[in-house]
Amino acid sequence: MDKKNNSRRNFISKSALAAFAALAGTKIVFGENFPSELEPIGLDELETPEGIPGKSDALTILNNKPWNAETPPHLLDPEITPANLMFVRNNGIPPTEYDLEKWTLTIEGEAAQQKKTYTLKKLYDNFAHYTYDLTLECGGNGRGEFNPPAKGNQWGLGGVACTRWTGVRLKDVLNDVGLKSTAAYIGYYGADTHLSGDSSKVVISRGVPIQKAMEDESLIAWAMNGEAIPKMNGYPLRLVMGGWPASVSGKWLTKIVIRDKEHDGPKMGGQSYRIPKYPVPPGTKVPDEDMKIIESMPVKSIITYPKTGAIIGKGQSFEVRGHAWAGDLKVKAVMVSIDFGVTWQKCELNPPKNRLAWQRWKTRITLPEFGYYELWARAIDENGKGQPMVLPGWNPKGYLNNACHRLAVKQA
Ligand SMILES: Nc1nc2c(c(=O)[nH]1)N[C@H]1C(S)=C(S)[C@@H](COP(=O)(O)O)O[C@H]1N2
Ligand SMILES: [Mo]
Repeated sequence: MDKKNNSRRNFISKSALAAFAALAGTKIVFGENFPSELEPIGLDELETPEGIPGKSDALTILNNKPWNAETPPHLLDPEITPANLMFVRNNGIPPTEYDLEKWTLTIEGEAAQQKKTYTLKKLYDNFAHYTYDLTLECGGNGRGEFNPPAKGNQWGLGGVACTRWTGVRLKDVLNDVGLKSTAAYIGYYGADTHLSGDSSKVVISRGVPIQKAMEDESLIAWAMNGEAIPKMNGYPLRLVMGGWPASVSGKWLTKIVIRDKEHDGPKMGGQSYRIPKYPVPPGTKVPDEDMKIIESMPVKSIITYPKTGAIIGKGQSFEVRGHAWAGDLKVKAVMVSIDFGVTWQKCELNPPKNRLAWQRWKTRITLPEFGYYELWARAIDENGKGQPMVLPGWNPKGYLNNACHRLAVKQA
C-alpha cells in the first residue's frame, strides 16, 4: 500500500479541519489526530443540550438553524395545547434582548391616517382585552408526504396547535390610528433577525387583507394560556389570526403597515405561501404569476388518542378522539373508519369554544377480532368539503396537505 496515500486517508486534511473549525466557531484541539474515516459530530447537539429554550424535549425537531419543531399528535390531546408543547416555526433568529418598557408597536403606512407608536403598557391600558382559543397551523404542515418532495421543513402532522390567546383586537388599534378608505391590506414586521446575520434584511413580513385584519378574533396578543407568550412563539407581542396559515401571525411584533394594495414584504410574493391557481401534475414548475396566496386553511383532523402502536385487549371497547378544524369555517362532521375506508362511523363533535378554535371529536370503537388495524379519521367542513383520503393536489412548495390522519393499532 502506498504510504503517502494511506496517511492522507487516515487523517482529516488540513483544509477540511479548517472548514470544520470555522463551522464549530472554535479550535479543534488534537485536530491533527482526527481520523479521516470519521465525520466530526459537530456541536449542534452540545450547544443546546436541553433542546429548544422553553420547549419540551418531546417535540420533534425538524431544524435547529433556525429552530423548527413539531408536536407528536398524541401530545396534542388536551383541548388547549400546553405552551411547552406548541410547535415552533422560525424563519430567522428570535430576538435575544427584551426590554418590556422599551418594546413598542408602530402602526403606519400609505393607507393609515397617521403614524402611531404604542408601548406595551399603552396597548394594555387603552384597549379592551379579549381572550380566544385560536388554531394556528403552519401552511407547510404535512409537507413531508408530498412526492416529489418539496424543499423546506419536512413537517409531519404536528405543525398545529390551539392555544388560548389574550390581547387587544387588531381592529381596535387600527381604528385608533385611522384607516383611509384605500386601506386594503396589512403587513407585519417583527424583531427577529435574518439567518445571514445581515441586520438590514427582513426575515419575513406577511399580512392579510383588511377584512381579515378587522375580524373580532384577530388579536395583538401578549399572553398565551394565561401566561406570557413563550419566547419561541413571539414573546412579548404577536399577531394571532386563527384559521389562516400561521405565517400571517407575526411574532415579536414591532410594526404593522396599513397598505393600499396587497402587502409585498418578504415571503408574500414568488412561490412563498402560494399554491397554483389550477391543478398541476406532481413535479410541475409553475410560473410565479400562476400562483395565488393561501388564505383560509382547508378542513383537517388529527387523532390524538390512542397513540399509534397501541395494543387493544380482546373485546375491549376504547375511545378514539382528536380535534378537527376548517380554517375560517366550522367543522360539520367527523367520521372514523377501522376497515380502510369501506365503512365509517360518525363521531360526536363539539362546537368550537369560539370561532376559529378547533373542535373536539370522539367515538367508541370495538375491534372485531385480533390483528392489525388502522384508524382513519375524516372531517367535513360546513360547506360539505371533506379531507382527501390520500393526498390533496401536489403543489411546488408542499402546502396544505390535509389528507386523513391514519394510525395503526393492534388487537392482541
Ligand atoms: N417574526 C416572525 N413571525 C413569524 C415567523 C417568523 O419566522 N418570524 N414564522 C411564521 C410562520 S411560517 C409560522 S407557521 C408561525 C409559527 O408560529 P409558532 O412558532 O408560534 O408556532 O409564525 C409565523 N410568524
Ligand atoms: Mo409556517
